[in-house]
Amino acid sequence: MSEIAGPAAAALSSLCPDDVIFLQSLPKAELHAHLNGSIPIKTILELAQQYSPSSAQTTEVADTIEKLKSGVILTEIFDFFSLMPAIYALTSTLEAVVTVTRAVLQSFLNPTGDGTESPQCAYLELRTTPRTTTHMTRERTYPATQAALIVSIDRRMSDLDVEECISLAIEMKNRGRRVVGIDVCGDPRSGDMRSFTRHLLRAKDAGLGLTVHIAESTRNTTEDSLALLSCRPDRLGHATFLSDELKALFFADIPQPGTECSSLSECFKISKRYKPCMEICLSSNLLCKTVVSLDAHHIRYYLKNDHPIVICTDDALPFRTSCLGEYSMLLAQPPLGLGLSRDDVARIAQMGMDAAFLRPRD
Ligand code: 6MZ
Repeated sequence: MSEIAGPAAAALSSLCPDDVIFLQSLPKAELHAHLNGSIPIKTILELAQQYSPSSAQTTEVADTIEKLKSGVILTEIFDFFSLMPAIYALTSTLEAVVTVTRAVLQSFLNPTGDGTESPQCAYLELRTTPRTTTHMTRERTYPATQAALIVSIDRRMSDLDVEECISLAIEMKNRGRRVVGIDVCGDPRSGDMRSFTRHLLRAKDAGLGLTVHIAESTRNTTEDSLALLSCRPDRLGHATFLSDELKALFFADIPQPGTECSSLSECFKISKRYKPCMEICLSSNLLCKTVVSLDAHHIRYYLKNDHPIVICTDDALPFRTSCLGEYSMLLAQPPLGLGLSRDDVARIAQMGMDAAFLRPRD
């Protein structure tokens, strides 16, 4: 497994060996991991070495590689997206996509490559945005109970591209390929989510799970969140800035703050039983500076309200984390972690397993 650093590493190194063994033995589901953000550093360095310096992107690639090697420092979340063009440049051929897919699957499911180290997680839903062609889920090495694909729709996509990607995902699912869901991701400042909803609903009708990055930055408007919530996604990514009003409106037993949201409620015919699982990415939020400290993290709100959550890595390459690292932040004592009990951590791991799209849909 790649070395981890930053808040996850600090939490992990504060644990006693017994706690680490406990965390390693917990069956965990990794449900929010982006393929191109999860490439092991060794693999991306190999691809960079083979990269032909014929393109105008050469300097950008070299700069990004340097940042990845020394540790990415972001001033704000939007800086994260400027890392992607260089990574995409290195993974633009079918051969490179196959290489990184193998490497990412191995890093999560067979870290040493020979089965001597236990997998990071018991079940992995890897997500990626189709680019020009689809070359995914070629891997037959990992059984269906262990790995599946989520097709990511980027917020910048045109209506036609969204339509095409959703059709492709439905078609692949119908052909028996391991496509289990649709995600909406990308720079939170881009796209009009109202135009995405009819496509997302079509995917749901076809039996695909739906997860969306929502309210990930202060730039996401209430209209943006409402458009996405109107599709009633099964899971929500980040949801860092979801307003109290929307939480009260949409989620079951979270007390209403007494605002005039009942008309909106009627408008969207929200059932009080709606409890989408929250995909929580602690290192990602801290390093993107959307959350100032673990103490201020919205995970506390969802734990207090007994709302389902799943602990995920998001982009292990720039955030230099792992499943074990993220779980360490639950168990470690404050300020390095949340100081939860083993029982609570085991319960959270089970909630994650229960939120997988693999389950027969209800
Ligand atoms: C929103 C994110 C993200 O799809 O090319 N992505 N979108 N918020 C995040 N939080 C930091 N992290 C990654 O993987 C890379 C793509 O995933 C999305 C971005 O659109 C990024 O370009 P794939 O495999």
